[in-house]
Order: sequence, then C-alpha cells, then structure tokens
Amino acid sequence: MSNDFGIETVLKRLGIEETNKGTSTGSEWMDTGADYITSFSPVDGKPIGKVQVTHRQAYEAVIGKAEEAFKVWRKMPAPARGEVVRQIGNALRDRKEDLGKLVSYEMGKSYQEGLGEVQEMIDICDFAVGLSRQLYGLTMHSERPGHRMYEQWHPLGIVGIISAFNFPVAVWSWNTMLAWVCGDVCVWKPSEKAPISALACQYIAAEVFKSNGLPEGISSLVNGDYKVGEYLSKDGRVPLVSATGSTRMGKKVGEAVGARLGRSLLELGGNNAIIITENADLDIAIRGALFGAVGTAGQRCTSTRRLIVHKSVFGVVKERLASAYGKLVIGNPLDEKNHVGPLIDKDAVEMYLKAIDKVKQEGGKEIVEGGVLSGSGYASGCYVKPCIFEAENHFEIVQHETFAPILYLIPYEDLDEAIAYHNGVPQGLSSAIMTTNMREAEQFLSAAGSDCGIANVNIGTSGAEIGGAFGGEKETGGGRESGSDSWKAYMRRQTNTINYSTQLPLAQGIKFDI
Ligand code: UN1
Repeated sequence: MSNDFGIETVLKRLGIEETNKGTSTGSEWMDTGADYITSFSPVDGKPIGKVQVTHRQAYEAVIGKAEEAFKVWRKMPAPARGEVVRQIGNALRDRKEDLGKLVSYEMGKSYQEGLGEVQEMIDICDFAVGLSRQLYGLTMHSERPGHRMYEQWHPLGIVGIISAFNFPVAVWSWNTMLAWVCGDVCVWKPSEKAPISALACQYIAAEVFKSNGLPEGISSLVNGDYKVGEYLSKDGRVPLVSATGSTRMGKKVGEAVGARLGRSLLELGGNNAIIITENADLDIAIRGALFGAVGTAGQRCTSTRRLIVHKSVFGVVKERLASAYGKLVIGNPLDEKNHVGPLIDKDAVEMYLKAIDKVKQEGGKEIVEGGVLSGSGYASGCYVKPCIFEAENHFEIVQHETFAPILYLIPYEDLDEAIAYHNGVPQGLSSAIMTTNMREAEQFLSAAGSDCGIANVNIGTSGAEIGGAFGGEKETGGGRESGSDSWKAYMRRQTNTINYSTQLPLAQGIKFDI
C-alpha cells in the first residue's frame, strides 16, 4: 500500500484493518464467514481492505435488532435524538481530514472534493439538529363545533439505505441524519465499490450511540452486492427504502418495494445540461461548465453532460472550453495540483470508451480528444482524459447517462428550441442556464422551462447545497432527499380529530339518529 499520502495512518486512525467484518448493528459486528468484497483504490489499483459479505441469517439478525431498537428510539423526544446527531456531526468534524482522505483514496475524487463530501455530512447533521425541533404538522379548523383537528408526524420504522460509490458517505448522511431525528432506525447497504468508507462512518456513529447509552440496532450496516439490496427492497419490515444509483438499479428497487406497497425514495441517473445563451457571462459559463463536466471525473449524478449553446457564441465557447481542457492536470487525486482523478474501475473505463465509439459512430465531431492514460502515475488503468464532442441531442448515446467526463456540445438558435433539447432526455435531475438576461432566466425557471428537480441560473449543474431538496423527475426517480421538507419522506402522517363537546355531530352534516 502506498505510504505517500499517509493512507496507512489514516486507515489505522479510522479503525480499518486489512480484513474487516461487514455486518454491524452499531458497536457489535457479526462474523459472517469467508465471503469477502475487496476494495481496490482506483488511485493506484492497490487493495485497501476487505469486508465480509452479509448473508441472509446475519441480515435477519440485523433486522431483529433494528426492530427492537426502534421501540426505544421512537420514544425518545426528537430534540434528544437531535442531540445525538449533533454529537455525530462533531465526531465528523474531528475526522474530517481522515475521512476525506479515505473517500478520495477509495473513490478517486480529489482530496478537496473528499473534504467537501465530509463537509456535506457535517452540514446535514447541523440541519437535522435544527429540524429535530421543527417536525411541524399543520392544525386545521374542524367543520364541527367543539372539535379540533391537527396532524402529526410519526417515525416509520426501519429505513433501508442503498448508496452509490460516487458519494459513498454524504448520501448516506442525507438519509440517515434526517431519518434518525425523525425517530427511524437505519440499515445501510453501501456500494460494493466503496465499502471501506462506510465502515469508517459506522465506527464513528456507533461510538456516539454507545457513549449515549443507546441500544444496538439504531445504526446498522450490511454489505454485499444487489442480493443484499434485494433483502431490503423485498422486506415488508422495511417501510422505506432509499436508493441512490443507476436508473436500471432504481427500477428494480422501485418494482420490488412497490410490489409490497412499501415506499421508495429514488435518486437515480441524470443527464444534466447547461444552456449557454448569447447573453451569458462567458467567464462564469466556462468555469461552471468545466467543473460540472470534469469534477469527480464526471461521476456525479449532477455532472454536466450536455452544453446547449447559442449559435452566436458556439465558436467562442468551443474554443475557450478546449483551451481550459488543455490546462487540466490528470493524476492522483490526493495530490492537490491535479484537477481530475481516476474513474472508479476498469468497467467504468470500458463504458467511457464505448460511449466515445458510439458518439463517433453516430456522427459526433471530436473537439477535445479522449483516451485512457498509461505510464507512471496511471498504473491503476482508471485514468481517462476528459473529452468533448459536438453532437446532436437525439443521438442515442447523448440520451444516455455515461458516468465519465464526456461532454456533448449542442448548438441552438432560439431559447424555445434550447429548452426543448434540454428537456428532451429521459432523465430530469439537474439543470442550469447561463444568462444575464432576466427574461431568459425566468423562462427557464417557469413551468414551461426546465423539467428537472434542480434548476440553476449562472451556476453549474453540480454542487447543490444541502439546504434544498435534492432529487429529480422522470427516470431520475422522483425522490427528494436532504434539505427543505424532504424529512416528510421518513415519517408517516397522522390526522387527529378530537371532540371536546358533549355532542357527536357527524362530518358532512350527515344525520344518523336513533
Ligand atoms: C450525487 O452525485 O449522487 O450536488 C450527489 C452535488 C452534490 C451531491 C451529488 N452535492 O453535486
């Protein structure tokens, strides 16, 4: 293992061994035998560690503990649960550098972005602490005299969380911190491509639960591939499954959960575009598009995949982008002089190469050339060159989310046409318009504008703050996580009507006298 970035010390400080158990209800870990997942770093191709896969019997034990824990946790006042989450936020503050480094090493995003991811976890903890005193229900006026009506929110029970490799820890936090203040208990199945970062989080959370004298089962971890995900999605004891990942995976989870009339919260693929109008501030537009397209090596669900550019500025945008791409330094993401790290694994490289072939076949014109990097510093075989193609929106490959730094440039003549291109894909996560013209901006944000869950003006498509609801429409799955009133997904609503009169009048004026 490379010592260059002190990763060995980081792993030790976070409690990670070479061989790890993978099933936990908090501080207790189950031995589940000889079936392991090995996590390889895309940075240098070296193994980071391995975790045991959760088998059915261990899963059953986890659910049993979670059910018991729910009985205790749901009775604790929400602000007291918030206090526990506050302590988790502080524990994350203490481990920010270590966890950020591990995320960077295991997933391949830059160290800055690794730190940003942990900051996102801290931010959602803070948000959840405040929320723990604001789980408001409405009160309404009853139509009957001497009656009072209101609604209140109760916890759901066990929340299953299936997370993706690209945000291996932040997306877990978005779900878990809210679910915890809401009174739910959580069972997390992290991506099999980033299980080590998940172990680190489980250790951090478990320590806090233990020091507060809370039972096992509030924070559980299971590991494995889609089969372990299926345990959760088919399990009637898990009222909500929140899944982040590909549309293909989300359809399977949604179907399985739907078949038992459970709830799912899906945050799936995006095919995010920025419209650059003739009135754009091009300095902002180029910088926004650049980070959107190459940040996290194009592996965010919010990554910018399409640039829809007005014909009058198409040439200059193309030139300036090509020149910016020329200055990108690709390499070890833990080295802060590099802008772009590796893709997650060789399968991802394969998909990237196939997409390039496909766009060329369909008639795309290469503007910045792609390719796989080899030689010193690129030994993992996962480093690729961010590339740009001039393409048409209807190309099959353009309609498709490829999790890689490939950007498609599409020219347009008027804004209606641009918006039609923009919305003319199956996904609907994030979107942006670059313009200094108020009419253009408002048209983009209107009901006839962007059809996405997130629509920005003069900001790229990625890098959303936790305070807003995060998620999207169409094949993105319709779920909302993180800020605003997303917490409602983790609770059940109850309407209460109280009669304090001496009569029993019926609603709608119905007479039923004997
Ligand atoms: C994701 O890619 O699944 O908005 C989440 C962003 C980040 C979260 C991305 N805050 O880009």
